[in-house]
Amino acid sequence: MMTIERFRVLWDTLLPIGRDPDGAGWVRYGFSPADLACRDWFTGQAAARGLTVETDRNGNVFAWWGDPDAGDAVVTGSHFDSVPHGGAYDGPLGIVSGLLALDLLRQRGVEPRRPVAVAAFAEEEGSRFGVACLGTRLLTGALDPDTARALTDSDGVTLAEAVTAAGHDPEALGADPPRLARIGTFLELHIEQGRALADLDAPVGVASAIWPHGRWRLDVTGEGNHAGTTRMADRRDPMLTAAYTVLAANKEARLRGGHATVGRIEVTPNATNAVPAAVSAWVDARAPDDATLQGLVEAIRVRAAERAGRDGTSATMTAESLTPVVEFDTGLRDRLTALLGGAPALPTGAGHDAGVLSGHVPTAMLFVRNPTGVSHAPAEGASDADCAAGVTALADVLQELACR
Ligand code: HGY
Ligand code: MN
Ligand code: MN
Repeated sequence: MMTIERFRVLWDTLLPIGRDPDGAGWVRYGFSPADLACRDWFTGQAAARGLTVETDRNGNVFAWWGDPDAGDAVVTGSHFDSVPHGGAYDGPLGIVSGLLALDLLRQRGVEPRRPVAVAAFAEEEGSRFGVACLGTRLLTGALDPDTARALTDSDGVTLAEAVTAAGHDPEALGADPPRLARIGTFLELHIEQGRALADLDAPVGVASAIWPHGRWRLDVTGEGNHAGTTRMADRRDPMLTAAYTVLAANKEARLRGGHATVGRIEVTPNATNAVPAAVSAWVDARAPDDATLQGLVEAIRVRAAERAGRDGTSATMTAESLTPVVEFDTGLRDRLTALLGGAPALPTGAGHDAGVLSGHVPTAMLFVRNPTGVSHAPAEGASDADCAAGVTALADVLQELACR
């Protein structure tokens, strides 16, 4: 059993990194100083355990127990990076739990028959460069490296410049079949981003599926003008079109049992006393199945165009990333639920590196109970007892997968 104390001791060594000094959550953007500090922490913890650390061509870090080239490795892990002012658990819990699970296996005297690794994947949230699961999409060839190199953050820094500053070669970014081939099974432990386990009164669950989801950029162009002298009838105000589209997205999602969110908006020139010239807004849309998601996005696109016609503006919606539905390996899922004493299997609306990898290797996810269900916000959290239970469950599964 993993003790609550041992979880808390290790957890507290990572917690201060990237924490907002005003207490507004954590800010750990991919390849930022906070992210690099997390990587240093990880490297130190891995070295203290005698694990061999390597960083792949895409900035994903692997800490190996055993020879990675022996093949058929059992890999666990997640990501360090966060959304702006996010919670402490989304991502890091999977990495801390992986290190502690290896501690538990060694304490049990387990001798794995195949390599085991804990991984920290790069820029899963896409908070800095706009593409979610950047590290695993590059690793698996799902993202074109030239496109990736040119991605820019809000300061105009390209991914190529950011990885260079982090000591990596941007020209090396790209698919890495030999490294992917090393992975026999991937297993991600993650805090649940919802309340299903709380409602089921279960500390640990097993993922069954990930909803299809994606991000669309809405660009609305109008006519910048004076807020005080421009008659209302003469305006071509893109903010009206954008605001209407936000409300329409919410309604269309509710009508379809999907989710649609606009959490980010940029206004040009962004002045209090000027009718905007242009407004960009990002739509995060998700639904239980691919067809429903497609219908939802199309409905939003149509409503935006209709409103633009009334406002005298022009509106376009451009897909920035799209992840089809992920059905996790059913054999692996059932093996885990049985091993974990009938732990519940549940879908999630949250994207994960496991979702990207599941198209290439047998993949599973474990969820740890989140009492409030809140995520992507400072209040995100799990009890130490449930986190310790998650580590024990992860160790049990790793032992099953690595020793059988
Ligand atoms: O956005 C997501 O679903 C994930 O947390 N990156
Ligand atoms: Mn997240
Ligand atoms: Mn995550």
